[in-house]
Amino acid sequence: MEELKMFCYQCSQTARGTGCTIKGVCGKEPTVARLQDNLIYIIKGMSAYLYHARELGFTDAEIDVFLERALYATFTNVNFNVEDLVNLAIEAGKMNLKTMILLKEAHIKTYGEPEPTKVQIGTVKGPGILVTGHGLKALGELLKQTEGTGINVYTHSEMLPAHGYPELKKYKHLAGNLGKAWFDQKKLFTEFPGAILVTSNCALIPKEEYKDRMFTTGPVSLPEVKHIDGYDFTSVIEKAKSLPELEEKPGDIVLTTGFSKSVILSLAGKIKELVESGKIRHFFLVGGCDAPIKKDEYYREFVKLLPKDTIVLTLACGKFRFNDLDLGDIEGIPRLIDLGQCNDSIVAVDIAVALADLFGVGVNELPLSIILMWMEQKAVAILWSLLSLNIKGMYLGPILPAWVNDDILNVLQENYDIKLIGEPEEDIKNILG
Ligand code: SF3
Repeated sequence: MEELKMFCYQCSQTARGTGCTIKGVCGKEPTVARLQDNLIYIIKGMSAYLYHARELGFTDAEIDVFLERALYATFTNVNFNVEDLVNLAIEAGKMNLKTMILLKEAHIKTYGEPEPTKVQIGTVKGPGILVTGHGLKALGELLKQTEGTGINVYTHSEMLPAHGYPELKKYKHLAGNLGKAWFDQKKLFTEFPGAILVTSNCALIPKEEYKDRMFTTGPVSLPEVKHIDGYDFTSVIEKAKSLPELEEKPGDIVLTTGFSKSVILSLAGKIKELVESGKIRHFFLVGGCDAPIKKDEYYREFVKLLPKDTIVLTLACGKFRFNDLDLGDIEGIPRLIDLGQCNDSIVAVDIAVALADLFGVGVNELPLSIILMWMEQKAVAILWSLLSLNIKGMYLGPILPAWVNDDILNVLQENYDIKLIGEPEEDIKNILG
């Protein structure tokens, strides 16, 4: 097969990563080009969230207008000013906050506000369909169409939080969760004997072993995999019926998901009391997009080493690094609180703002540290959303995004005190003193 060449989208003439100096071809300073790359990542992440909101009938013209302007700003020769592009990234972060609010509203108005829910790992006897991705609309429609058919529906990766939504969890055949973050697909899907439905990005090119029982929907499309336009999942259902039944094979852990803003705020009085009496020393938000690299083992180690008077809030697929750990509780407040998908970062923001109000301080003065896992487009959008709120002192890992050069790192460190993750024990010591 001919090697796939990625052309530089700054000029479309030079292959990226093959010695293009950018400056030599289009006259751009590398920092300008990198900030434009950064903006493209933010736009991609936002577009994915907007897509899922629009699927549920929720749109926002102001965000659409912004996307048009931001994408235009990534033209080769439209703006050469570094400061303008940093400001635009901050504005994009704000727009991504608005986008996540829109998507949360879409999810809650359609499926109800999530409630803490225990999710069984493993399979039950009978035909099954495994759903992966972020698309709750596709999952909801599939659950409707499979009701009463004897088919069980399982979630994978970013679909885990679906179990917390009342209008989704009401389906008894939403049977459990399988696997961990997106990159275990090839192994998990090979072993899973049923049909598979992919609803969003983070899909991998399938292996021969399962591509004939795999389906995509929405913007996702994979080679030699049947694509479904719209929400008629008859072919997925027929495929699941034609395949061998899954075995009764319960896993040995039960996960808990579905902590919404309302649930946490209903505990505000108790949390205040525990913080003031010194029983809760610190909150950590540990989460983000996971990546299959060794350095990501940091996050499990970090959470394991945290003292028992700390609380961990988490979200996105990075939580699968540690969400099987039993951290117990502090007088009834769970020490591990799963807030949902990556787009539910907005719930974490709302909770941080509410806690700041509760204690009469700014968010940066709270006993709260943010330990982010960076991997792809949505994570970049969320990083800039947090920066747009002027949140300081975040730890970022496992490595720096590729668009960050020394100049951009200086801006991030000087203005936002961004730190790179180091060794878990050392970082915890630095944070807790
Ligand atoms: Fe990210 Fe794919 Fe896991 Fe939504 S978007 S979390 S990696």
